Amino acid sequence: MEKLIITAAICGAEVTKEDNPAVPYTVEEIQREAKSAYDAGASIIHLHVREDDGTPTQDKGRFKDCIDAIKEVCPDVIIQPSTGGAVGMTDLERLQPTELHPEMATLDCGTLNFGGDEVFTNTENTIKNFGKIMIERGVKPEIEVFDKGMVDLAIRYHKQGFIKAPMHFDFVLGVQMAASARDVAFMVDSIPAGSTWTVAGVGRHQFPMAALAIVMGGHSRVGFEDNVYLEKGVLAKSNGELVQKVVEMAKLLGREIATPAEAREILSLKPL
Ligand code: KMH
Ligand code: ZN
Repeated sequence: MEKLIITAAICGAEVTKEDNPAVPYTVEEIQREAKSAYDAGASIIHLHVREDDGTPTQDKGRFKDCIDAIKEVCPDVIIQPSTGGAVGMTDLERLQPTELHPEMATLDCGTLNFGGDEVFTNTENTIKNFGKIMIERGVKPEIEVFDKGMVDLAIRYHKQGFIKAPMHFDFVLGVQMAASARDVAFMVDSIPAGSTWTVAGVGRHQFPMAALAIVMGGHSRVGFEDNVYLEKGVLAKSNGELVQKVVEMAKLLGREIATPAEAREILSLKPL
């Protein structure tokens, strides 16, 4: 089995310091959390950024400051900015970090309910446009799929030239779709041969989904964006603690952890 790529989603747009005081807002805090995850074994940092007061932003300058700060302390880590941003942002706002030509960025492949009255909108034209721009800017998409219909749409858009193969999927489970072994198996069975996949279990699903990814040959995303607890009732002190737990699980189950260079090879990214 190939080595395990761990992605750390260190910040997100929705989680706050009220949920966990270690959630990073400032450039320095984002740098600290990225380093804790990298030191523990993460090879990809999935990045959202905030203003100092915690307000989510897709500002290109803020992304640049955070990426530069992360690169200072984790020089070879793969940085994957979000183009999802926060609910309600415009497409132009959301696309800003791709102007920095990161190695990867997320491409959300459908619209979904996002709690309460919130709807995370990704129209067909948005998805096609984001896909086209990512190809032009040399950015590999991590295809965020919250249900199986989004996988089918990504395959359709691949055939139409909006997404290049080999495709890399992130199954975000426990939001719209449930998070069980059957759900993961169904998603894995639905993606084209030669694709890679990771799974992000939201909330209490984070570590059970990581366990499944470890044994099924997928990859794992953990971090404060999806879950702030190390175990029931115990807040994680850092993203590094969440990554460390997956590293320990992988060790117990006999799966080695990918370095950033190995992750680049697995994901068909250019070497540094
Ligand atoms: N914050 C969500 C509205 C992504 O990063 O691409 C979107 C999100 C997905 O987090
Ligand atoms: Zn995100």
